[in-house]
Amino acid sequence: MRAYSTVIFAVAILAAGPALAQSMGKDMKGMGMKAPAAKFGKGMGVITAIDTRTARLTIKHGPIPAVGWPAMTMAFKADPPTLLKGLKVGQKIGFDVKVQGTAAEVTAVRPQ
Ligand SMILES: [Cu+2]
Repeated sequence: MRAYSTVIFAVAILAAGPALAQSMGKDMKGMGMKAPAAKFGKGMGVITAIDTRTARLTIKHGPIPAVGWPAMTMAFKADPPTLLKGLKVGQKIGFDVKVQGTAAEVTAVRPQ
């Protein structure tokens, strides 16, 4: 009789396991959506477009391991927008980037 109830107990734990893991996974995802951690990195690249109206610049940049990026061409928001002052398409720059979720901002520009 005792052995039998031990088996039932073990089966109950096994059955509850996946549900428990699933609810923990949901909580983790919820946390990620609320406040994704910001990542910071430094990149090198060439400016391919500047839009002062929307405060955006497009950079063909090399890999930035600190934020997990391969080389690519992409648009960034300039924060502050005054970073764009004096920059030109075709210019080579070093830059600081802040990545939060899917948003990427250039926070500093260093003409090379
Ligand atoms: Cu990129």
